[in-house]
Amino acid sequence: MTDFIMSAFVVAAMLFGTFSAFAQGIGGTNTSEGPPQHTLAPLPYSYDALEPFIDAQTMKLHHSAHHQAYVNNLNAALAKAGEEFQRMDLVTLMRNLDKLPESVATAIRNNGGGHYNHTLFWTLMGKDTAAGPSGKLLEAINRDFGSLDAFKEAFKAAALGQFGSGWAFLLPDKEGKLKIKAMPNQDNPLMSGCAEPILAVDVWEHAYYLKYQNRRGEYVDNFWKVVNWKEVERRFEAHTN
Ligand code: MN3
Repeated sequence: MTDFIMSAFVVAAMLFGTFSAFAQGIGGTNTSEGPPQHTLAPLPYSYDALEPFIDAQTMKLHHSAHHQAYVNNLNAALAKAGEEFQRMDLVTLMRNLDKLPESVATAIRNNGGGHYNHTLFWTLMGKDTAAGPSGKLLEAINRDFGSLDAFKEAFKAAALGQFGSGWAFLLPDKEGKLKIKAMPNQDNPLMSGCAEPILAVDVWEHAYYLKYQNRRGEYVDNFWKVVNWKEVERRFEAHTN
């Protein structure tokens, strides 16, 4: 009797296994045909590329732990928001936060903002970069701030003036004039209907605390040594074309 029951279990388990495999075969298409997921791109350089100005340990944690968490939390919140929002590219999503269901709006603002801001931030830095801006961008900086040094001072003041966690951004306004904007948390200019930023600095403590502790100003001074001005210029020229 016991053997019979055991055999029945074995057969039932085999049948269930076959059924499961079959069901997975059909259901498996969900993965490829389902709504797209946001993913974390690799850094465009090694974790130690920005040494000694931004240390490898900070870069590794910042990218592989902090940024990855924003991506994971964004996907989880979007799954609850619905397919309409899951199918939006990140820029469109940032511009449509007011349409989100209230239950997930804050999570998507914070984590979507975190994903956008960090994705941008990584491209704005690099190794062996130009010492400063040139061409049309330099002309615009001189026109709107008086000089490159005056711009750097104003940008640093905005970064230092952001109380607590946040970002300082440089972006063109509706007339094409360059403006500096400091924003809290993971907010960005897209959320208030402004243009995409062309330069950004992360002033959350996780961006600098291991090396600089409370010395945010020294971190911002050294940020200039790793700015990828060619990318800033490319972004600026994309606005003017
Ligand atoms: Mn950060």
